[in-house]
Amino acid sequence: MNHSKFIAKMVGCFRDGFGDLNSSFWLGNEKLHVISAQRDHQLKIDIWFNNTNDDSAYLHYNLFRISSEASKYEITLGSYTGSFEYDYMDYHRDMKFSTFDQDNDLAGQNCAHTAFHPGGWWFNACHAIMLNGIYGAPWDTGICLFQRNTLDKNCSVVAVDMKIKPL
Ligand SMILES: [Ca+2]
Repeated sequence: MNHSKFIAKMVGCFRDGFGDLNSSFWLGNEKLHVISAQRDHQLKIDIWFNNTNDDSAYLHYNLFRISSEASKYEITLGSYTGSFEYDYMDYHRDMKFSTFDQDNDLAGQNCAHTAFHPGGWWFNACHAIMLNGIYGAPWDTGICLFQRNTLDKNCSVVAVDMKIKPL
């Protein structure tokens, strides 16, 4: 797995997609927009860890939609069910997609700055879950889950995958 592929990608790369299906892959925000605009889709995020008793977990949303490029690929999510009591994507609901060359987040700085959280994401100010970080890296540059109420961090993610399916 080579998550460095996600680092310092400009907004156009995340728009058009990159990588390959066997390692690191981003379908592309434009395709996500077109697909999710045609009919309603659900989202499932699978996560694998290396230091917990339960070595995998999932988050499921009964609606997933990505807006157009003009509205910065804003994410819409339905209700959450999943392995965690804490809904990690809740903090990212209705956020626009930011990259290091396009700051669309709610923070004073650019959350997707290459020296900070170096990958594109639906940042708020900045995140509770960030799946496009550097594999094996610590906070802040890693692939981490961050419970914003308890400040509990888990950066032991070894693999993730985000899948959508028509409802
Ligand atoms: Ca900002």
